Amino acid sequence: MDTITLHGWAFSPFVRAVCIALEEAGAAYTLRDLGPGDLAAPEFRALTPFGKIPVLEHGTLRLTETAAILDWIAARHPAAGLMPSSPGDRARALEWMLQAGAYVYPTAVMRLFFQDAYVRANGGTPDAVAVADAAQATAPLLDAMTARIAGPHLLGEAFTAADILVGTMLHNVALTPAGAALLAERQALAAWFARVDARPAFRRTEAAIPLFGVGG
Ligand SMILES: N[C@@H](CCC(=O)N[C@@H](CS)C(=O)NCC(=O)O)C(=O)O
Repeated sequence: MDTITLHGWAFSPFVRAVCIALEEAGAAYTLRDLGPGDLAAPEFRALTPFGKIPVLEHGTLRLTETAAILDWIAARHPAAGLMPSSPGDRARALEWMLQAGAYVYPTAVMRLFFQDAYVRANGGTPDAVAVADAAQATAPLLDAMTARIAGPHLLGEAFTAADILVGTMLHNVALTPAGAALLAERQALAAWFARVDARPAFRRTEAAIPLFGVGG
């Protein structure tokens, strides 16, 4: 049987979401650890011209885009129940995942997490104005998510791939002082996050903030 190789760094919320889905499904995989400097290398660009992680390889199959990868894992391991079987709920799971990547990541991760946690971890001084701006822009995103939580998990009773990708994004938010405060003000979102973040697959895949440096 072909093994699964995942290219990326473990802290990335996208890469970690794939690791969690594979762990939830009980699928073996190897993480080929990269750093930002590797993404411009011709060998990596041969895998994905867009130069983003994760990239998953399985035999002749090569996949990028986290939502597509999670959908593939769910289809290969139906017993794990990672994607709902009803067309409406499956589309809703994809909707959550695509919104997490398109709206939550650029603001809550690339702005808030970056300034308020990554810069600090890398020995820099967060720009207080940038942190405040990012927190202000993140708040309505958290409100939008809070309003749509449909049960103990995002879609209702069942834990799905949507919980995985939104959960890894919110993990980054929760690592920041400003993000942790925003989360604490939204009880339903905080309770949902605590529930998914406690799952063994989330615990097993938690990684330290990478020390890739700030600026150059
Ligand atoms: N749409 C992609 C986004 C992946 C993405 O943005 N990955 C980040 C890491 S968290 C990345 O590759 N960053 C490196 C860069 O942009 O140079 C997905 O869903 O997989």
